[in-house]
Amino acid sequence: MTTPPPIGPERDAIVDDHGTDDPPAVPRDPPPSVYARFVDPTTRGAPGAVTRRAILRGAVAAAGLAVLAFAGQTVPFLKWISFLAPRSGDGPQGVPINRTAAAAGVTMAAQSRGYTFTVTAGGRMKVLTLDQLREMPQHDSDLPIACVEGWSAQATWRGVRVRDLVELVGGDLDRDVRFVSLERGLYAVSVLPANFVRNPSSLVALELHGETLTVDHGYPCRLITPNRPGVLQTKWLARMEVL
Ligand SMILES: Nc1nc2c(c(=O)[nH]1)N[C@H]1C(S)=C(S)[C@@H](COP(=O)(O)O)O[C@H]1N2
Ligand SMILES: [Mo]
Repeated sequence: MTTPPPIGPERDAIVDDHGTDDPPAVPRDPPPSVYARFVDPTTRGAPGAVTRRAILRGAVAAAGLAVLAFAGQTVPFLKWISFLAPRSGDGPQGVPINRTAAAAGVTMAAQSRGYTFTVTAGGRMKVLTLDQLREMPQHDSDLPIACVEGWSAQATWRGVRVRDLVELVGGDLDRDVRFVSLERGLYAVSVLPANFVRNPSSLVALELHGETLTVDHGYPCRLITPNRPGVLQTKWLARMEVL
């Protein structure tokens, strides 16, 4: 076993420090309410408690959207809704963009030179610069983004294993981990169950298809894990907290 390198200043207080002087990001374009059941544990039919009824409702809604989306591609009157059409291959780096950095209000914070990524476990904390993240062992994962809005795209990601980051801060691999975006609001957080944390494919990704992530895909880094809806693949990460 290798000992985690002593990188990042250790602090004993947890501070909400995004490492920038930018004004707080204000989401200007919230995702549709179809996401609420995935990200808000108080929502009826949240993940882990997805009811048959919710699945059925989702399927009916998705079918309805699909009809409108495809119609929007051909019927000029419905053109306005064709943003729902399949976008595979359309976005930068060959992967569609669900929500841009500008729409999320994070363009400044994500590109700030003072950016840091914070990892906490109990009272312990490591604050990593982007260079320090790049110096950790890098791994590839071939994993799709599967959006509940009805598209998915296969991609090759490269970055740091989530479990390596947990171990770096002396965290317990039997704990869930919360990921928090630079973005504020409901869609800024996802909790990764411990079994996904241990999965070697789960990454804090820095690259997509061999290139640095574009800001719309989550630069400086984003979560990417197998078998989870796209909405939980949190972009523009500020920190992760071993719970
Ligand atoms: N911080 C943050 N992360 C986010 C989102 C968001 O709105 N804010 N959208 C999610 C959704 S719904 C999807 S499908 C994926 C899409 O990732 P992409 O835009 O890189 O394709 O990002 C997810 N990560
Ligand atoms: Mo999505």
